[in-house]
Amino acid sequence: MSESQKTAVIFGLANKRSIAWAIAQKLHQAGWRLAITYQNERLELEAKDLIAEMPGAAGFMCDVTKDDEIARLFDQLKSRYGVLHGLVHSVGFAPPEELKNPFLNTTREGFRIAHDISVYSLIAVARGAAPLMTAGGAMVTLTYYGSEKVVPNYNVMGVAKAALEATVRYLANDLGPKAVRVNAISAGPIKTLAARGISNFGDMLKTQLERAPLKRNIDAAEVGATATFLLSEAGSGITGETIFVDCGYNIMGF
Ligand code: NAD
Ligand code: 0WE
Repeated sequence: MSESQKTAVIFGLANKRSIAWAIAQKLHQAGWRLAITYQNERLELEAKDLIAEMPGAAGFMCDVTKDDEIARLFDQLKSRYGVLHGLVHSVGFAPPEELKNPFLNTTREGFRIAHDISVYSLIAVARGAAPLMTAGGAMVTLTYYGSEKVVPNYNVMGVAKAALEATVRYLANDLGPKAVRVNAISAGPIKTLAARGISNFGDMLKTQLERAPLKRNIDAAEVGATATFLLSEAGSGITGETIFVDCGYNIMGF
């Protein structure tokens, strides 16, 4: 089937800097029809303005911590599109104090929220989408190197991303027999809303570009291009994998 007949749902659009938006643009250019979701009314105005710029794209509200909102979304997608071929999960959150205080002080509630929003939500949306992926399909989520190595202040998000990468492997095993693939992209740091307010983020970008083999930072559009590849036929043999899109930073030992 050509990409022009395929439909994908994208979770995690906040604004034009969102990785979700960069992925949406690349998928749109490749001919995908898109359903794009945003978290709440607060983000609706900005999200709807962006979605309106993209012919054929439709916007839906969905808070991924709410089972009823996820169920309602997939009901809407089923009646509107019938079949889904792609899913992009670009959602993550930890309470701000968890990214400032020592990791040792991680609270039970901060841990719960980080894992609910950043990890469990992938399981929940994968379960919602799987029955609609009757022609096979692919899912992509976003992770970060802080899952493998200690990145100061990333804290409970690093633990959540490690769980997310393991979740990708278990989902890949469950959904493989239905010809549905599940992969993660481990992106290098990008200045998005989720990166704003993180102290020394500018210094991190500079150190990253100095040490990375490509001697530059990653652009969100490159993450979008890799997501498009993973959702396309070109990715047909890849599942359960975490692919780095980080200008090679992760390969360096020193
Ligand atoms: P972003 O703030 O634009 O996107 C995060 C999204 O998560 C937002 O749209 C937000 O509304 C959504 N979200 C949070 N709680 C939600 C909920 N309860 N229900 C629904 N949506 C919810 O920032 P981003 O950098 O584009 O982040 C997207 C993903 O990429 C995240 O998983 C992040 O961890 C990951 N990532 C980011 C970077 C980076 O440097 N920016 C690097 C690697 C991975
Ligand atoms: O995954 C992320 C961002 C995750 C994130 C960011 C925030 C900031 C606002 C999750 N929750 C929140 N909660 C907030 O209140 N990245 C990979 C970007 C990122 O975040 C860091 C990083 C990098 C890189 C935090 C500390 C250190 C490095």
